[in-house]
Formats: sequence, C-alpha cells, structure tokens
Amino acid sequence: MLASHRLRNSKGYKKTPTSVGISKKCGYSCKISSIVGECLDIHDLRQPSLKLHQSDRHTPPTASPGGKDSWNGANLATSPRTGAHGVAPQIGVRSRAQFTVNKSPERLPDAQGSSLRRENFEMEHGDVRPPRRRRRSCVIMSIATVLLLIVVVVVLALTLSQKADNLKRTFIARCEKFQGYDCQKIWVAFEQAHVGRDPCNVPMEAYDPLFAEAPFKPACNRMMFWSKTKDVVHDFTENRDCFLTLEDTLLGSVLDGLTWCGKKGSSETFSSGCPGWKDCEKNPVRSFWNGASTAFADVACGDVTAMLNGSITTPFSPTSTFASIEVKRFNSMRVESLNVVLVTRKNAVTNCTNASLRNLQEELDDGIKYNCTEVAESQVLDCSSDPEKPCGACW
Ligand code: N1C
Repeated sequence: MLASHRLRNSKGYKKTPTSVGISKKCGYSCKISSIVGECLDIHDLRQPSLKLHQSDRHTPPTASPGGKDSWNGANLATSPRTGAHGVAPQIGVRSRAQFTVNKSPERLPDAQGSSLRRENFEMEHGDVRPPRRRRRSCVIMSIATVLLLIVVVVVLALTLSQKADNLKRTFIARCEKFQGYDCQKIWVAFEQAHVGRDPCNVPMEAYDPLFAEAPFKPACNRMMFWSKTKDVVHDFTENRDCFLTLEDTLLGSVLDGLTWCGKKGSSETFSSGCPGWKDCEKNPVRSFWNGASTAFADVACGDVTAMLNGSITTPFSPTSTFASIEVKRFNSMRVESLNVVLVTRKNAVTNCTNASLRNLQEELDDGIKYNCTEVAESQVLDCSSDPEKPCGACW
C-alpha cells in the first residue's frame, strides 16, 4: 500500500526512470551506489509522501498473501538473486532503472542497507512500464476467453435445438406406433397450442384442435384411472390388454413424461426452461393433462377402474387430477360403477375405510355404484408378469 501511495504521489517516479535521469536530478552530487537514498534525501524529502518513503526505506516491502506486492505484482518471494527479501526482476522487463539497480550491488558499500534501498527502488521502478510479456499473455487470455465463450454459446444453442428436435422425433416415433393417423398433422395441432404463447398462459382449450385430431375413444369396462400409482399401473397395463389408461391412447402415449413450452415471439417448441407443474396453473404441460383427463373421463363407460395408492394417508387427494377433474366428469348415463383398487404394501397406512375414500363416494354421481378392494402390490406385480392369468383373477 505504501509503495503504491508513493508511486502515485511522487512526480519523480512518474518520469521514466533511468540512471542518467536520476543522476541529473541529483545534480550529479550523489553517487550511483546510493542513488535511491541520497537522491531522495536531497530533492524529495520536502514532499510529505516521500518523507514517509524515506523513513520506510529500511523496511523490507510487505508481500501480499499471494506473494505479490499489491501495487505492481512484483514477486516478493525469497529470491536467490536478491537475498532474503529480494525482488526477483521480472523476466522480459527491461527498464534501464532495473539495469542500474541490478548492476549496482557490488558497488554498494553498506550491504544490508543498500540492498533494502535497492529493493525499494526496484519495486518502484521495475514495473513502471507495463511488461510486454504480461501484455501479450493478457491478449492471449482475452482471445482464449472470447473463443471459449463462443464455443459455450454454440454448444448450448446446438444442445437446446437438439433437445427440441428430440421432442419432435419422440412425438412422431411414438405416434407412428398407432395406425391410421397423420402424425405430422397431429404434431402441427400440438404445436399450435403452445408455440408463440406465454408459457404460463396456455389454457386447456388451446388443445381442443389437438383432441379433435386424435379423439379419445370410449373403451367400456376397460378404462383405468389412477392417482399416485403411475409406475405400478403402467407396469400392469403394458403387460396386460384388459385395461386402458390415458397413457395407452395416442395422445397420452406421445406426450407421457415429456416437457414442452413455447415463448412469446418465437416459433419454436422448447423442452427446457419451461415452467414446472406448480409454477403456474396454465402451463402447457398441466393444461394438456387437464384437457386430456377431462376428455378421457368424458368418454368413460361401463365399469370403470381406478388404481389408488394405499401407502399414503390420502389416496383420494383433492388436488390430484383424478379427484379434481376425472371423478367430476364421470356421467351416470354412461358409467355404471367405479371400482377402486387400493394398492397396499406390507405396512399399509390406509385401507378402504379411509376418510378420503368416503369423500370419493360422495363425489360420485348418484347412480354410479362404488366398490373398493385392497390389493397387495405384489399381487398386482404377479399379475403383470403372468399374461396367462385372467384379469378378473387379479383382484
Ligand atoms: O394427479 P393425478 O396423479 O391423480 O393424475 C392421474 C390421473 C390419471 O387417471 C390420468 O388419467 O390423471 C390423468 N393423468 C395422466 O394420464 C398423466 N400422465 C402423466 C394425469 N397426470 C399425468 N401424468 C403426470 O403425472 C402429470 O404430468 C403429473 O405430473 C402427474 C400426476 O400424477 P398423480 O399426481 O400421481
């Protein structure tokens, strides 16, 4: 700090320091060997900042924690060339001031004192001109940083566009497993629901053209609804044909597990940076599932099944899609009964007498019969893995 203070305040140091210049300043009255000390004694001690310097000049410079002096980055580490606290001259720094100092030690009479004076001098003069080498590495570092930034931006852009491409590829590939549909047309109907829109302002109705393109067909007595049992129910329906979930229909299947959204002013579909399920109510994913669940429940008919989770205290949660949308859409003109399969584990916390299930019964239209069966998860899994077993025997 002190050195930096001196550098800024001493008019002598602002000039390019040379042995000749300093000698002239001394009026040739000082010897080259005591150039630092005596020059200052004669000319500069009237300046308060340099009085400080004078009194301080026998004090070795203080190194910052990184081993660098804080004002010019000079290396203050012990140097074999300059002694215990010597300043190692920077390679490539060729100010004449340094030349003078480097040459002078043999001629300095007072070994310790002059060595310290020399340190101060070298510290203060060695780096007055910015070293060319440091400047060069600065330029190289800047170029490298800019290049790195460009690479990062390009990679990021490619990754994002690839992700969006992946979404379309997945959509089309899943869609093509269903025969008799124009998957490109369905993709376009899907896109129009969210592209160019605020991702928090996509209403359920935005998907009506999509639902019109691939409508949900009634599958009486085979329709399976679920809540908080996604894995076990799909494990079951993947292996057995006797039940059909929303994810087994074309639209449910193409979008299952995917995330998507648009952005205002953009014609793209994004698959990252989209709002989460609870971030805002009208996000494109939530609106799709709400719309699809409504449409799927609207066509429910005959005996309907719902697989609920017996390992949680509220298997019929009022905030679930099943409770808040589907059950409300079951119409007694079409639906004869709702059969709840309560999937339990060893230490089940819930059974068919659960309070939330009583709420479910009350929610149902009069005229829709209600049944509840507790079924061990292992029994459902056994049934999933044994296609020969008749579905009626599973619970
Ligand atoms: O809120 P939930 O269950 O009760 O919703 C399940 C219910 C099912 O009967 C489906 O018909 O609602 C329908 N449904 C899906 O088909 C579906 N597929 C994937 C609702 N949500 C669906 N998802 C995702 O599961 C959805 O993105 C959301 O995150 C969960 C909701 O599952 P949940 O709470 O277990």
